[in-house]
Amino acid sequence: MNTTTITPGENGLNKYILRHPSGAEAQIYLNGAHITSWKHPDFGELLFLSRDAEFKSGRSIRGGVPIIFPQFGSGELPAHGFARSKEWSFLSSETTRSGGVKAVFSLEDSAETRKIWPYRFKADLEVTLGEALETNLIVTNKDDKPFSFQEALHTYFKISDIHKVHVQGLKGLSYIDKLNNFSLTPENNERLTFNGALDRIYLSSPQVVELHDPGLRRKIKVEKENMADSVLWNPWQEGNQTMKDLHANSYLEMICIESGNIDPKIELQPAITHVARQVLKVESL
Ligand code: TA6
Repeated sequence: MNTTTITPGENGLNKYILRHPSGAEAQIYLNGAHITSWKHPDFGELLFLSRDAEFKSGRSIRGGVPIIFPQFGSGELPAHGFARSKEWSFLSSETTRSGGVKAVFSLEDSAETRKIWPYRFKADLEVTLGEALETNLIVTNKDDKPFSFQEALHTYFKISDIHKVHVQGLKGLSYIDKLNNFSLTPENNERLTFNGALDRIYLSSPQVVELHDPGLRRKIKVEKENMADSVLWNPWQEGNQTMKDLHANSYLEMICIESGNIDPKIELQPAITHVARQVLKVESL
């Protein structure tokens, strides 16, 4: 079974095509170990990828699933850390016992990363494709001292129309509202609908958050393990206009639901490994 093939992608960047006998397919660029496409045989493409995305080595790709590590958002490191703009190596591919197809990618520290983040580490991304899309982000402390980090799978979902979708599962939580002075705000809505820019970090969110898209007659379940938080983001028109790699009015056809560990950070002792797991499932609405 042809599960993994290497092929030049956009601008000649190396990408892996992961194929499952069901007809499901995922595409992963070595640049950032960046999943840019997840096609389901019944529901089609589930991830949003900007038509103006820059496919340049050392730059993050707009859309898909950017890997955020070791920092979320702005701070001492480049925004969202460096993992999403580094060249990862392809380690292996296999068929799993449950019949999925899996590819593993890896990033280790380098003189360049140690200059800005003085720790030895190994990060693996395991991508398993079957009926669902499972991504495990596995971080090992290879240093002789502890370090702490943030991480997220910054997933861009393709939607019919931002005005027609809703997210559910976050009622009763508090979120950090990055558009309102990072104020801690209670979430009182079970059905979250959207009519403007949002940039929210929901702390200690439930294991499952759902995206309902009546326009595409589908529901996506975002399941996470060992990832405490969920981020919801849409730049809306004003933010869209500031991003040259986000095609005009693309905000209408995307929403980011991001699983991660943002606050608190993950503290990792030497030789210890942390496994963060996300499973994306799609069903008919
Ligand atoms: O996850 C939401 C967010 O932190 C927003 O604040 C916005 O900056 C978005 O990520 C995209 O960030 P990027 O660096 O990819 O443009």
